[in-house]
Amino acid sequence: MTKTVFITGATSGIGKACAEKFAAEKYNLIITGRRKERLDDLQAALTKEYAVKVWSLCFDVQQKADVFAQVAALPEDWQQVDILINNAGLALGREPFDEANMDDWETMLNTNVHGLLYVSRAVMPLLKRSAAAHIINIVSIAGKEVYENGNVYCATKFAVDTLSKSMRIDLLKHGIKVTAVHPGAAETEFSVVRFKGDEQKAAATYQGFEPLTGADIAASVYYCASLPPHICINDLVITCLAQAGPNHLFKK
Ligand code: NDP
Ligand code: 8X3
Repeated sequence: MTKTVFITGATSGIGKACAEKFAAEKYNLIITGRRKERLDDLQAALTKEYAVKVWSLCFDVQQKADVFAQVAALPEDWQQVDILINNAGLALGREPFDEANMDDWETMLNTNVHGLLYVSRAVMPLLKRSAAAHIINIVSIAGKEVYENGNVYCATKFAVDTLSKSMRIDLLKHGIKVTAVHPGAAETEFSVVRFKGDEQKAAATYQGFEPLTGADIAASVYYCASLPPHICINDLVITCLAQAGPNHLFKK
């Protein structure tokens, strides 16, 4: 039977690349994000190119009631999910702790932590219908090591690293795999969002080295998802050749 993957934050970057990879591997997809037009375009493109079924849900992961309502309202034949990729997330700002914008802190905590919790709980009954369910959390090297001015973004990713471990323990009895994927610098819209539309600052982040791409991460996510049923990759840290952690980046 064709498997279904549910991907949050599929309108851009790593999530979009995962949607493309899993569609190419003939999965049916539930894609989500806030930008409806992008969801519609991606749904049309993937359906046409790969002849898979694609359903889209437009919601903000921070909105608990909406997340639960939209997942509960999925049509009957979309009510089994085999893989959940918790990818939606963001960094906002890169200022020291004593200068950072506190609204940005709240948005990061509400999106990266609360949003991931809401989606995971809302999708849980659908995952339990699968004989081989798998949750893949897109975390970060920022969840392994703190860097200067990374304060609350790092804290959200440390939280998701910890949650990945506790989900794996608590879901053992249900046979649900949990994998945490920790990318290093990947050139997506991440830095444009972090620097609030400042394209020059965002581009400078990736100058002097060859960063990862969304497709690089998607290939690794698919690798984790395609292993035999008795194997679970717990933790996968991926950087480009020029990086050995958030504090060690060799730029030419
Ligand atoms: P992008 O900015 O390219 O994509 C982020 C995605 O998250 C978009 O699809 C966006 O969709 C979605 N999203 C953001 N906020 C919300 C929200 N409140 N509700 C629903 N969807 C939301 O960045 P990346 O692809 O790089 O980031 C994906 C994940 O990877 C994030 O969790 C990020 O922290 C993590 N990561 C990124 C790294 C990098 O260097 N790029 C490295 C390590 C981890 P929309 O705006 O349509 O809602
Ligand atoms: C994104 C990578 O190093 O900018 O999580 O925090 S980093």
